[in-house]
This record gives sequence, structure tokens and C-alpha cells, in this order.
Amino acid sequence: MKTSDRALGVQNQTYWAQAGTNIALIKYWGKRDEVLKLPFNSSLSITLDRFYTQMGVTLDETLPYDQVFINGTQADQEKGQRLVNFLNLVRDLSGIRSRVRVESLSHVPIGAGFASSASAFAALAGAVNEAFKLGLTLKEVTMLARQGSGSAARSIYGGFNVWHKGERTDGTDSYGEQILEAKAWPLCILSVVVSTKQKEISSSEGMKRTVLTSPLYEAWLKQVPKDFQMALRAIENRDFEALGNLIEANAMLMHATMLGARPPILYMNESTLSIWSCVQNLRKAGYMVYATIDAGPNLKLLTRECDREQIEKSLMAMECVKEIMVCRPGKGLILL
Ligand code: 2P0
Repeated sequence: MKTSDRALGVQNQTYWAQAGTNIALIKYWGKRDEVLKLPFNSSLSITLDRFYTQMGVTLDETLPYDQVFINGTQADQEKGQRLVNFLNLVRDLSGIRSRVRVESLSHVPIGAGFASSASAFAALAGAVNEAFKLGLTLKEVTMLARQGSGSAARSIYGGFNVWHKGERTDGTDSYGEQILEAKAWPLCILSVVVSTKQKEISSSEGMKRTVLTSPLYEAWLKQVPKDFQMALRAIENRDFEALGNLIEANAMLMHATMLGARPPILYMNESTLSIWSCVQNLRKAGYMVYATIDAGPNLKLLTRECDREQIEKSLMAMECVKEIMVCRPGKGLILL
């Protein structure tokens, strides 16, 4: 191969990969490095079976510029730019300078409160590893995915995952790791949709403002490592009640931290609180169900198959509930 050929890589062959999105049980909120996407705290999540993104990557030097298509339509400037920045990083890593076509097929519902960026960048990291012949190990792929979107580090593996915050400034110890396979604990995750409106403050923006202005952020950083360790133990012991109580407390503490920001950030609405209270009542009635909320008003409920039907029935009776989607622990990165 001539040097110039090597600089262009394998042209016109499309490499496809897929990854499931994830839901955080112990949340990531706040970056210590905005460029490398290094978090202040470690987090823990479940990769979901039902919602995933497929990414196709083709090196094509004949293109006038990088092209990004999302579900067949050329991406808008902002989304496109985020992907192009990621491709620039990959070009620097590989030495391959070719222009690229990226096709994204999203199977993540828009506006239902799932971070589609987690599955998108996990799948993209897997696809570029093949297309650019990077030769990265899966652990290294988690670190590459992280640089696209932090929570993508938790979508490379299936089942239960942690994202270690790491200590180093170069990010080489901030990676995703599987702690339990999907089939090892078949829980149910109910996505309860109360609103599909796009949020006004992005997660990245919300995190930045919280870190810079919330006097409660220090308290978050003190508590979250304890929650993380206790959640790890609860998963190891398959202690559903302990894990459930932890996810509720951790989600509410994250939201309290945001409420303390100046100006305050409020992602919840009155429907969120009605459902939160319904969940507490269902527990009093003997059903094992716990709630968590991300950067939006929709909720994710953690429950077990034996209680699922009754919980769905009770929630569907509430006027504010638009839809309930049932997920289970699923697969991470798959090369197609
Ligand atoms: C999480 N979230 O742990 C937290 C909880 C939202 C609330 O990760 O800026 O899209 O790309 O690293 O990963 C959503 O933020 O943010 C998120 P970036 P990301 O799941």
C-alpha cells in the first residue's frame, strides 16, 4: 500500500455497529474536563434491550465534506458538528484523513427521556474502530465513546455497567466496565412518558451551570461515591429493595443539586411529581417499584416481572401518563 493510500484507509466500504441506550441508576452530573468528557463522579447504569442506535461509517474521499444522515435525512448543523468533531478526533488517532459518511438509524423514541446520544456514540465508536482499523480493545472503545457523549461509555457493554470517573487528567482511567450480564438479573424498566416536549436546557448546559453555581454541588460530590458503592453491593447481592431506595435517593439528590443552581434548573413538572407519589403509594400497597428521573420530566421505574402488570394498570389510569414502554437489561455494542 502506498503512503497516500494508507492515509485514506479502506474506501467505500460501510461498517455497521449497533448499541443499546442506557438508564443511569447512579447518575453522572458534572464534568471535570469538558473536552475529554471526564466526570466528577462515577456512575452506574443498565443497558436497555428495546432502544438502540445503528451507525454505518463509510470512508469516502470523493465527498466534498463529511456527511451525516440521521434516519435518512441530512443532520442539522449542531448534531452534524458534534459528529464531525468526533470524526476529527478519530482521524487524529488513526492518521487516516479521509472524509466520511455517517448514517445513523435511531430506534430510540425522541422526547421520551432516553439519552439517544449514549447509544449513538457507543455504536459510532464501535463502527469507526472497524472502519479506521483503530484496533482498540472494548475498554478503549468505551473511552473513545465517552469523548462523544459521556454516558456512551456505559453503552458498550450489555447488562449492568459502571463508568469509572478516573483520576488522571488525560482520561486514560475513565472507562466503562460491565459488572453484571443482562441475563444475570432480569429486572423490568418501565419508561413512563408524561411529555415529549424537547427540553430547554441540554444536559451538558445543565451540568455546567450546576457545577459552576450550585452551592449543593459539593454535597452531591460527597454523597455520590457512597451511593455508588452501596449500589454496587446491592447489585452483587441482588438486593432489589436496597437498590431501589438508592436510585430514588440519588435521582432526587441530583435534582436538588440542579434546583440549587443560579438560575435554578427544573426538569420535573407536576405530572412527574404525581407519578412519583403514585409510585410511593404502590409500594405501600405491597408492589416493589422504584422511580428515577433524568434531565427531563419523564420517569423510569424499576420493578420486577411479578409486579409489572399491576403497576402498568395503575399508572395507565392516570390522566397525565401518555405512554408506558417496557424495557429489560439488553445488549451493548454489536458489530453488524
Ligand atoms: C446519566 N445524564 O448519568 C445522566 C443523568 C442525564 C441525567 O448522562 O454532555 O448526554 O454528552 O456527556 O451523556 C445525559 O448527558 O451528556 C446524562 P454529555 P450526556 O445518564
